[in-house]
Amino acid sequence: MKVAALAGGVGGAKLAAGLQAALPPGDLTVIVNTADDFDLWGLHICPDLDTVMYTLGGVANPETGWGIKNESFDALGMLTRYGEDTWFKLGDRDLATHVLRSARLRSGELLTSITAALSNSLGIPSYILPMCDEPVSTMLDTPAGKLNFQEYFVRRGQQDEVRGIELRGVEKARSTAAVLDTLAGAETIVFCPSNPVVSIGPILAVPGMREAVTSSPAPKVAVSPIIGGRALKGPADKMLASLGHEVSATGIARMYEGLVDRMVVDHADEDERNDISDLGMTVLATDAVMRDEPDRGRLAREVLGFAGSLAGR
Ligand code: FO1
Repeated sequence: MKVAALAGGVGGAKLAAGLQAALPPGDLTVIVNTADDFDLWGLHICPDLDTVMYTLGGVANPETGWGIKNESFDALGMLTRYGEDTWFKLGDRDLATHVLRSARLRSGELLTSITAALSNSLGIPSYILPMCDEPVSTMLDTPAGKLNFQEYFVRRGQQDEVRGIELRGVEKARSTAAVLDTLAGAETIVFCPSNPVVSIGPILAVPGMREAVTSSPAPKVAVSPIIGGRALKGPADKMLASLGHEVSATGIARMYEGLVDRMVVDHADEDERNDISDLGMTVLATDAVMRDEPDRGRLAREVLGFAGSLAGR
């Protein structure tokens, strides 16, 4: 049963790991946001791709959800001694990923092919695809000026009010053949519980992506990242509010109207069932919080069952 999942940061990676556990090897392809990528010390860093890759590879740091477990930070310590501002915590093992990816990008290889090679080396039984091969940067309009995503998220600790979003470079990006083939062949498309504006939004903004999703006859299921009016992790709730969206499961459903036909919400949002149904979506209310690995697998199986993808298995 071929499943395509759209994902951004930590929440998206967790559900992707559950889907991987629930499906036969090779049946899951995760299409990942790359608009929060940035360059540091000559290295090209792809936080969302790496978060998904480390999580599916079983090497992610369980405390943070990003980075590698049992990591050391000696290189970062040395950079600090050299007087560098080490606000972005790059671990020693994690650095190897960025060094290799950057070298291969400089030699002309595409991010899609580099990501496939890295995931393969980690023994990952799923496919991980960047949303596109061209650079796209999420730039946020804030009272402190225009900030790139990592400046906003990590350096300034998500304190600034987000008044607008620019996806710099997206008009020059193209949906890759790998992404288009995946969506065309998918028997289920899952929108992971990632931030709809800065994680799923950039993926859908890549020219050709929306059309590829809407033209697929597969069931399309979104899992709400908002539970009881709050984001479980990250600034999605604050960001949605300051951008004028309703901070609720219904608000998420409205953002995906015309794209998905099924919504998974938490029991806490059960009373929104009718509002979401009015948007033409079928609703599954369940425990949508992923506290541990069994939770990820359970939620993934419920999502697949809801989409009809577990029929006969
Ligand atoms: N997030 C942080 O909050 N602080 C960090 O220092 C940090 C370092 C980091 C290094 C590598 C990596 O792949 C991810 C890292 N993240 C860090 C997470 C990342 O910035 C965010 O999770 C995503 O961009 C949000 O989707």
